[in-house]
Amino acid sequence: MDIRDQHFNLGEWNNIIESSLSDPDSEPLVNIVGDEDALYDAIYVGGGAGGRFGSAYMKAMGGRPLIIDAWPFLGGSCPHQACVPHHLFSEAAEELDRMRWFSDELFFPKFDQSRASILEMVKLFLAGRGSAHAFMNWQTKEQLDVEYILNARATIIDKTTVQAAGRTFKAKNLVLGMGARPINPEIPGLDLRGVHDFVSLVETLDYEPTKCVIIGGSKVAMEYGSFFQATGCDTTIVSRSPLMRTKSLHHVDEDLRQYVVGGMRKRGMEILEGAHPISVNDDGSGRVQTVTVRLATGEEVELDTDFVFVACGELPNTTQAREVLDIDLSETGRVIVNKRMQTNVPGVYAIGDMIDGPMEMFKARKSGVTAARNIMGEDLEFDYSEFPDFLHTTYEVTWVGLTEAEARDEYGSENVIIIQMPPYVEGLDTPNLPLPCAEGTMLYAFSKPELSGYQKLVINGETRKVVGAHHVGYGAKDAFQYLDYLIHRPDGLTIDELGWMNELFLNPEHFVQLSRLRAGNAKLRHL
Ligand code: KPC
Repeated sequence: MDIRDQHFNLGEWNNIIESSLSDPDSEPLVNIVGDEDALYDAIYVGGGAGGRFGSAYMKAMGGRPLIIDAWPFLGGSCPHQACVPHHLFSEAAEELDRMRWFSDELFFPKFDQSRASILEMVKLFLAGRGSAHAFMNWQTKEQLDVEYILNARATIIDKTTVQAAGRTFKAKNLVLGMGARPINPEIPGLDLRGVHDFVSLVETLDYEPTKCVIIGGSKVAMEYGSFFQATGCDTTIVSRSPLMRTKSLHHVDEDLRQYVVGGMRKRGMEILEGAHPISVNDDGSGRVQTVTVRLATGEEVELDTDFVFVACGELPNTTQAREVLDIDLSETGRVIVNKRMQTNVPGVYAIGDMIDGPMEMFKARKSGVTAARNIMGEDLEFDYSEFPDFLHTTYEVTWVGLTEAEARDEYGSENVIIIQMPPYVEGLDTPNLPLPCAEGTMLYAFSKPELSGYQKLVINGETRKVVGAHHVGYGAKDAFQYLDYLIHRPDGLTIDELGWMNELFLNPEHFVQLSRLRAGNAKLRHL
């Protein structure tokens, strides 16, 4: 369908996308100028976050990009199956957690677990996800003026030629952003009914799980597991590594880790670390019934379950990159790129979930933009080896920079100053301390203080520079994206500068006031 001269509103886009998704024979959605000998500056193969932001930036710089995507919408897996449902479910987990702790107290009703349903939340997501899709298509066409072909699989012919929707397109460069899919480990029984990952959870879940075994200890395991548990689905995580000590996470402070993982256990989750899943077993009718696990002790146990959730990471979609373009891959199966997002093949770039590093939005979008700016002649490097990170349990957990242990290694133990809340003082009854009472934890601080979170700031006592910040609570992600910038800029950020900032109310990251309490010391002291 040629949509170049049609200007759909959001409702119309929603209908087009829904009907395209439900009909495998639906037509491609073609939004191109249509000049015969078009030579694009780049074809973005994949219109996820990286493709959309990269092409928008290229267009803004005066270039001519084309996006081709197999889905009938832009934005990729984020609004369809990944980040958006994850955030929806995590927000539900936070609300459910609060309702459970305060059941029949204050103004809270008695908690009715029968109304907390994984399936209902999936349905809520499915009923709403089209609106994000519609907006992405509308904005990219009407506001960003980027050409695209959707609902059409791209076939890469060579490094300047791509076919889609029965036509051939030429470009000076290719940018590969075909995304990734969940990894299925080699464990027998993963084909049984009742086994899901974050994709199939939203696409095919058709019953209410009551008992869950999660295979894997990734962020996804912790985040979805916390949500399942909060709905009342008893959840066990089976992880080879200790939680938050998996290779994909960096700079996880041990005190923060203990607060987070301890909090998951406090809420009833079973967490089996050092454990290996052996097999997923059926009930005789093709549905999952148990999981056999070898515990860290060597003992084998059978865990009863009606729901297995696989959370073992993701692998990029590299078939065409390998087979057609001969692109080099890393040991982990990701496309190897330099800091300009260039692959080993001149004129071919890779971005987003195709490349190493965190599977997070900032990397996806900025890698797409980095490719665009280099293609347009800038000499720009994007180094994502240091980045702030976060995950959700029933809390929002946020961290940036060095852990306390890393700082002690780097600067010498005697030069590291810690400011934390609750303070670590031998014998102090901190479970009764109504601090930290940052944003979102006031009710906890006044009723159940031990649930009110954890905060730690790590400082180089010699230079007075902040080298790490670690936060468990709510609402600190915004603060941390700025803290990340400030502590990593060449000037860094001193305790004195932090303590002189203008805090708003209690300030979610809470470090402003705490820094001010210590900044007057010529020789810094712990707090
Ligand atoms: C609704 C929303 O912002 C999440 S989906 C983002 C996809 S994109 O804007 O292409 O990064």
